[in-house]
Amino acid sequence: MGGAGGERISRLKGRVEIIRSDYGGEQTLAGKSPFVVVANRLPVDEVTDDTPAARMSGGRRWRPSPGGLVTALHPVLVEHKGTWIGWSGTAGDAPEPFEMDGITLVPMALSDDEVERYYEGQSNATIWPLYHDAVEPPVFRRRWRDAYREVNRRYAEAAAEVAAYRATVWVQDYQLQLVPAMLRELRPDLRIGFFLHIPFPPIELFMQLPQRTEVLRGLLGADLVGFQQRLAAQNFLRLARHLLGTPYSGSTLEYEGRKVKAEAFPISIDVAEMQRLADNPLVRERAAQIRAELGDPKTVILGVDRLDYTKGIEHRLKAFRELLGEGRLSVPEAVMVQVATPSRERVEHYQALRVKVEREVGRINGDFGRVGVPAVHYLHQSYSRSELAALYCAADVMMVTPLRDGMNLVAKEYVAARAEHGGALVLSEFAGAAGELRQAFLCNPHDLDGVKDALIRAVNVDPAEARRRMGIMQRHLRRHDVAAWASDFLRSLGDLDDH
Ligand code: GDG
Repeated sequence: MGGAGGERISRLKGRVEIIRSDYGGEQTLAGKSPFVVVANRLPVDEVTDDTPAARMSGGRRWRPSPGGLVTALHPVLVEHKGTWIGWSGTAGDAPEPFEMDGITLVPMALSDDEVERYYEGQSNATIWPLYHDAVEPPVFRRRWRDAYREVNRRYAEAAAEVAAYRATVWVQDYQLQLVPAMLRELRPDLRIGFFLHIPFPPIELFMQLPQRTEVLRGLLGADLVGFQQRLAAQNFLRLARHLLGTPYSGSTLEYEGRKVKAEAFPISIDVAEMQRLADNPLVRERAAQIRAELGDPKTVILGVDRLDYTKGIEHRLKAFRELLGEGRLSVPEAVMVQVATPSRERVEHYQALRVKVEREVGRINGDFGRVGVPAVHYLHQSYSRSELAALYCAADVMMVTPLRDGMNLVAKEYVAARAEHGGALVLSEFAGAAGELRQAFLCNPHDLDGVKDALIRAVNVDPAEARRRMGIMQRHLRRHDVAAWASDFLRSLGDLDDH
């Protein structure tokens, strides 16, 4: 990485900057960074620490928040003295840059107003629903758009500030689509990659966006724009031709005298980590305990999602209710556990969804539960990785039924956790993961009868057949883990010959 800029980078390394850390001490950080990740969030959470020692050092402490992205990028970041730019998750002033686990973290400040307009508004009430097939109507507000532009500009400026000459900058996701072009304008020497974690919509939908040309030009500032699926990359190439008349051939288009590549890089998980967790005797023990606490049912059906209207939680509950009503499933032989992790709770769509899901859970339990034996165990909480792994190990059937999903890592985590134990995955055709996990019980979540049939087939699958299917999917995941995803993307970005 950094390519021909290596000479310049080593010269820059001689220039040492002093940056005050949040611990109140002083750290020396070597010059500028040859590899920079720009994402809405930093890969850390702030922990409230009110001890005297913490108060003396400014009181801000951090805990890594391990996610797939940071796991995949950590080795690359450490090797290349990388920097990660992102929001700390708390509105107000940003702490000074600091180091954690060999990575420099540069916190961005977002005011309360910006959290509301840029993050909850433009990102999560306009772009998120629009890019997910408008399964909820996107809301368009001019003042949200302005805040989005302003925040994107600040992220771009921060990246321009920390990146070494000819560095590689990798911008992540839908909150920062204007950053590539803004950054290129500030720093034409950089190699810029962008990866979109969510779907990219077909032209007809994208055209609703009042900011459509600006967003498209924003993305075209990158050298490589990565998507979860080939279809999304094609939507993007077609859109550029439609809106700007930009010709393309294969996966490359010509834009303002540069080449821009649009390709698919299906993201994955840290498969080895999930397998290690699932093999851990304590996790196994916890899985057995969960089954016992559920009353040792014949079939445990599991859903794990952020409480989001794209995830098809209501559709899955309804399918379960109808199957109980028809006697094709019954309590206590079958129970469902639905983890719905709290998410974006200040956004209106999400508040409405919570009401609908909880009403449905109440209805099912009212109709089919017994004293001490609910039909659905609904958990609006967050869990540790090991508790999630225990739930995956405890579940005979996993239901992943999004109406639209860029990839869906939960589906991949379930497969990775099942080892030789079989189990069945019911998976929506509209999750990116369906492109790879072909041995799942695929269904169209809009077709309720189809979902019910897929669930019944999964519940009744012959154990040997279940193990066969799971084995094929596991082998696929072992070859395509998140490290492979990151290196494929960075190799493709590094291979660009016009740089
Ligand atoms: C976006 C795209 C794409 C969930 N609850 C808990 C918890 N989780 C973890 C899961 C999984 C992750 O969160 C969720 O990932 P998904 O892929 O399922 O969905 P999104 O959050 O919508 O992610 C998606 C992804 O980006 C990556 O590109 O696949 O399509 O929408 O890892 O395990 N983790 C913990 N406690 C919980 O309660 N620790």
